[in-house]
Amino acid sequence: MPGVDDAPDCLFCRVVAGQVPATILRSSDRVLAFRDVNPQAPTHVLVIPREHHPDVGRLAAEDPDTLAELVREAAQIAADEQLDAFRLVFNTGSDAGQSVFHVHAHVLGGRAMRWPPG
Ligand code: DGP
Repeated sequence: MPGVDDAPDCLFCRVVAGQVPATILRSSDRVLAFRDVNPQAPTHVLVIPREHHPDVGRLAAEDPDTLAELVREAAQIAADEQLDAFRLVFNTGSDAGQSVFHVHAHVLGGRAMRWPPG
């Protein structure tokens, strides 16, 4: 399976390894959730698999059970943060705004959201 050794320069692999500090909210054998360093809403949490997969399509193909767990964790965070509504975003590819190529779900909430996103 892919792991930190396969992506030694990956920022989020370094968060998983404890080499980059993060405010961790939830942690399981497969998934980690921590607050985004540059929040775009009152609640802005990132949920990632511990293992390295570059984007959500690859995660779905390579480990669908972990993708399902990641989404369950996102919903649990929204409940823990007492959000009536939230947005779950997987930026996928540079043109879509992905800047860290270790798949992550953004859990955004606590303010009104507009559609379409910019
Ligand atoms: P994206 O642009 O979709 O790839 O989202 C990457 C997010 O990661 C962005 O919202 C900012 C966040 N981020 C970048 N570096 C760090 C960091 O070192 N710690 C934390 N907690 N978040 C980070």
